Amino acid sequence: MEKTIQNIRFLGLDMIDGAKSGHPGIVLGAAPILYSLYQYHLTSDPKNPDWFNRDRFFLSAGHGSALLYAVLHLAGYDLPLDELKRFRQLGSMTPGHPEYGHTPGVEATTGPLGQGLGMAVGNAIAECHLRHHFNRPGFPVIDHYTYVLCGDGDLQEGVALEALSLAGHLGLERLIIIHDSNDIQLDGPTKNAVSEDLRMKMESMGYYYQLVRDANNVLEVSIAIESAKQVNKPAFIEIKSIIGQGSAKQGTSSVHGSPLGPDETRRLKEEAGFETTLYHVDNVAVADFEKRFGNRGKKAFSKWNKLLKKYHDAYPELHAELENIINRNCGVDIADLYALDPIGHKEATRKTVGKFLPLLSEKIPALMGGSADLASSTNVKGNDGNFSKETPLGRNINFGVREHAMGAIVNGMTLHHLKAFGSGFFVFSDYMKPPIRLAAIMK
Ligand SMILES: Cc1ncc(C[n+]2csc(CCOP(=O)(O)OP(=O)(O)O)c2C)c(N)n1
Ligand SMILES: [Mg+2]
Repeated sequence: MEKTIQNIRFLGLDMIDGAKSGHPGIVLGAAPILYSLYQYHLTSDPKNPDWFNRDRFFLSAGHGSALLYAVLHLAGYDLPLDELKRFRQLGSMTPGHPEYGHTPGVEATTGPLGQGLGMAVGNAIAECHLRHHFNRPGFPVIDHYTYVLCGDGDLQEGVALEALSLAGHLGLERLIIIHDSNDIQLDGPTKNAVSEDLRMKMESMGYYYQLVRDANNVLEVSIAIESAKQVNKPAFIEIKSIIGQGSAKQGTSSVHGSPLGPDETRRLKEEAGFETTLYHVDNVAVADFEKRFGNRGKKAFSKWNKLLKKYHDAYPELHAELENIINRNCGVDIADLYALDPIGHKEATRKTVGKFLPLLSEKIPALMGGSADLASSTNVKGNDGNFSKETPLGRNINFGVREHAMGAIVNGMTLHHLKAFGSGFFVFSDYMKPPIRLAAIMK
């Protein structure tokens, strides 16, 4: 285990030194957290990264890309070592911040802080709705978890507060937020900018809050994740870590975003008794990941496929519906709908939308969304009543006046193959610009 964590850290440092840019602080501080998550909990098959019922992991602290790429490589994803050597180079599979559709195992494009949290909430909403819609006794075809790693900066963003507040209100279970709490951000200690009581804040929003005092205690991190999985509300795990742990500038903002340089990296490797060759991948680390993460994912994937075959026989119609969602096939030819209402009339568009949306919703089970407290004006409402903890089959989301999170949540639902929508007045779309930009660049 120790060797594997070292390997994650040193691959990350080598990548950052090679690119002469990147963020070593989170690599050194949070490596054991990701180790614990991937090895003991995250269930996903690296050989089938698009498996629909995989657990999702969102790296909201997108500046930790080198950490994620190192883990993905060691965990057996199709991310060759040569691509790690091309970190931050044009055209490589390892851009400076993770990009969806570009690197296997990357679930969303992140980097603008806070967006990953919002998308994870959308993802968990989609999972919850689909779980209740599709599962039948003995057929848990949808039952995965949504994990997020966020930093101090993520939590300072307005979009995070909006999204976390809504997720708490909805009582979303199977959403597990892991906070790399190192009390340091880019410009200095977090205490220069924030002084709220995080436990009280999270608990008041409806979260199951836990504190882990040392990120290096992999077992304790794992136990916290395990108990987070058991509760029927969203979970928040604050994990104390030391930014840039082991480096000369550990515990300071200087190590947040400046490469250590080859000399210091070499020194750290020597101190740890680790092979000093650049980009060294230890067989022990590969075997370690294979034994736990790899095997667990492979077995779960094959078990799920068998389950799906039986589901096909027991519930052919639901199965066909699920297949449509998996294949992002909306199951409707939009051209057929034109016949219902010829183009060219003078009706206000919101009136037309209000007429069409229910019709479309009947035909497209994946259509789900709502408004930022403006449904009464825009006529944009999801079918089947409100989505809530008690009524998870409802397809109308009351986003509240939270436009920014609405954009991020719609992105997260879309990443889970729903045809998600949100509405408000056009002028307020300014509040949604960052998620709209991300939606545009996610392939
Ligand atoms: C919206 C947004 N604003 C600013 C940044 C630039 N930025 C990247 S990381 C960071 C500091 C984040 O601090 P923290 O989350 O605590 O990360 P750590 O320093 O602990 O790695 C900042 C300001 C960003 N990526 N996104
Ligand atoms: Mg921090």
